[in-house]
Amino acid sequence: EPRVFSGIQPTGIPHLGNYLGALQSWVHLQERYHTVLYSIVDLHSITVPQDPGTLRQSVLDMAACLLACGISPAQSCIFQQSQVAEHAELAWILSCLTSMPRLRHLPQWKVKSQRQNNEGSVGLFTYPVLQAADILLYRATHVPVGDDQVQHLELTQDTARLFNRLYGDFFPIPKAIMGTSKKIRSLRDPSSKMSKSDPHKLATVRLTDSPEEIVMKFRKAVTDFTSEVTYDPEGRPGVSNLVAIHSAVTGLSAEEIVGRSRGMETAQYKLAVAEAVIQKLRPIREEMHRLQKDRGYLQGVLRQGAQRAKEMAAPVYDSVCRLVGFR
Ligand code: AQP
Repeated sequence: EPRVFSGIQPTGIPHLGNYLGALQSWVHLQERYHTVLYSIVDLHSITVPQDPGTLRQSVLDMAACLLACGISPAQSCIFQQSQVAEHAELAWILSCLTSMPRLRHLPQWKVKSQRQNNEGSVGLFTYPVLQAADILLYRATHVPVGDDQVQHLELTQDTARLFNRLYGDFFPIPKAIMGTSKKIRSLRDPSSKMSKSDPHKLATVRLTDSPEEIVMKFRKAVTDFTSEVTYDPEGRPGVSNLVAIHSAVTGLSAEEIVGRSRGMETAQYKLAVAEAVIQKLRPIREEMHRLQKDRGYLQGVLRQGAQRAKEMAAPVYDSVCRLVGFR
């Protein structure tokens, strides 16, 4: 039976990259698959320091956001990772199957440990192992991920293969489902991806940004000295990122967009992209504001989600314990 699993960290309000790379396809997948789990992965979020009060609020904000994007608790299991203890338990077992060199070259470790003067935590280093546990705990077959997560999913696949070889064929090898858009880049630095935790305020367009904030961020987006609109991600990453965003929110191809923008200066084009983004995000933002006021409802959704997730996770973890020799 096919099962979909994916996760998102409660590290702040999600941004356009999260939406276009992941959340948008999450909504479609719940129509196509019977069993779909979406986890708010708070265990992952503490791999870098988090303030407890902010974290508590961010979990509810993320729940509101998933619902506002169109994820339905009737079709999908929405839950908080730390409420299902088996995630951490399975991660331990899998970490004993994973070598240190295998983890050292993964992108998240490199980027985030650098931000901490190369003194990242052990948890940050083993983050991809916990991710493997998240997926395998439900014996998931399909994992929707953004472009930036492909190498982490490959680790999950390798770990599942190794487990199966050592202990018998148990885990399905999960397949990636890629989002509708490529990696969305920071508006301030097109060489890095758009990220919730980017310290630069203008780098990231959040799903709750007001139209005025969105216009300002696009107006200040870093491009280059050519004023023409072209799509050339290698040579002109800044303006190509704008075209990619524009294409993802309108459904037009990059070629169509470049064709329609002929004769436009980049300054003018930035406003056109901002307008398209504002239109796309308006209903999500409105729904999000409505839901954020109803904490009781959000907590109820998470409580029920955790219960269902636990029911699925417990028998899988139990089988793993038998296979490993714990029982
Ligand atoms: N820039 C991006 N473009 C496309 N997809 C992206 N995703 C993240 N950034 C981009 C996808 O969003 C999903 C959830 O990501 P996450 O919250 O688990 O963690 P992340 O990948 O580390 O995202 P952020 O926004 O950069 O968060 P922080 O700053 O907390 O680390 C994933 O499927 C991811 O591919």
